[in-house]
Amino acid sequence: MITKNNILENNTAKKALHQKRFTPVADTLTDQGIDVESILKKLDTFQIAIPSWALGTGGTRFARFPEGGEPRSLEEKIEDVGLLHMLNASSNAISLHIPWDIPKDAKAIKELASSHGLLFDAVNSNTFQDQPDAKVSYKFGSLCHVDKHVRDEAIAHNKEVIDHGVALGSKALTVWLADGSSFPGQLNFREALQRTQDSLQQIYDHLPADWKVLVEYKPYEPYFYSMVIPDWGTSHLLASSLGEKALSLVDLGHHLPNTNIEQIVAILMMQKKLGGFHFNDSKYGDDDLTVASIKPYQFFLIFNELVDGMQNTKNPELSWMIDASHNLKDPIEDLIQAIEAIKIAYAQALIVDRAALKKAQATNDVSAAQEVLQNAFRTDVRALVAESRMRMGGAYDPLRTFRENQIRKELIAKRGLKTVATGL
Ligand code: LRH
Ligand code: MN
Ligand code: MN
Repeated sequence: MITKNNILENNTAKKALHQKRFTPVADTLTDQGIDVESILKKLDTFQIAIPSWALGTGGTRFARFPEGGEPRSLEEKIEDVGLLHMLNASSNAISLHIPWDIPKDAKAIKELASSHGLLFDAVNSNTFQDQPDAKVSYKFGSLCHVDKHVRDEAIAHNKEVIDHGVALGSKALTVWLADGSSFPGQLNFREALQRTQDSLQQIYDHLPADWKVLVEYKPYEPYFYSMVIPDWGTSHLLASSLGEKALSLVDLGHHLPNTNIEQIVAILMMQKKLGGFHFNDSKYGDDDLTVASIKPYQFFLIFNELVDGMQNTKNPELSWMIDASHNLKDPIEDLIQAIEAIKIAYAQALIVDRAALKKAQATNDVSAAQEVLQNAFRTDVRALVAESRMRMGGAYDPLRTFRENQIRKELIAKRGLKTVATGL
């Protein structure tokens, strides 16, 4: 398997090529009055959590075409994230979905992760599937269910997930509820939301002092008429009524077409209620495609609001996570591309001339405002991202390194061709 030394040697070989790309962009930015070093420093420490469910080739509802060499256990998933982190120096945490990935021996799992330089990010509960040994069914909802026994079971599961997280050193629980209805009249909207709020309160009360609960929303799917938490407004309402430790989580795919997600980000940050992100991209719905593969300008505009909010609001620190899954690309290659896309958008948002934008806004100079944003978006910052990555010990070109070292081939040799990772 590839080692840190292999990466460093390869980086040395690429040094001249890198300088040829880095110097012109660094000079151009310096001429624009931008402190390149401070941008690099921000990129250096930027970390994005990897979901344990993204390491296998995802399924569509119709088929799954496993790539081979997929992780067969939580331990192997951790190895894959470790490999990814070695390549990009930007994914130092793993986000577990329970019970897809149950840490049976938390101490050993924590040690294994730490040997790869990894921490545990938010833990995710799952009340959208019935487990084989389930005493009750979530067919008609979980935290919103009309039957108290079912609600209690779902509450207990969430509490258990928190306990697993505590043992691993996580600091947040992410709750996504599939609860909803597919036909008018099926659910009483008001009562379903009230029951959900009461259930969430019990989960909230189980949170350790330094924990957060992130409340995800989604307009439709798996139910097609109503969802109990359909939008950021409902998520914000619940988070506000629960208390300071509850925050909203924005999953980019969980919006109806053409929703202005960047504005949602700005409003939630103004309210100090944005807790985190699930990065992905979509054309039609919750497509879970690679972040920025479809709408890169929108993604940049989102990061523009994030950077503005991080500089000018008291919003708590954000949890950055990927939530993508599809059945065409090698999952590790896909995650390499995702991390790169996120860092590019972040770097572009960091080079926005905020003083000029403020001035344009104050004078209603619409054309100037557009120029400021598009000047940043059209700057090729890839060499900046590579510079920061190499400074942190990552690879000059992670995707190339992954391919040239035939890592998937090695994983197949080690784990077999017919392996299917747990997940979506
Ligand atoms: C729901 C969702 C949510 C789940 C994940 C597997 O669509 O985005 O975050 O936990 O997918
Ligand atoms: Mn999600
Ligand atoms: Mn989703």
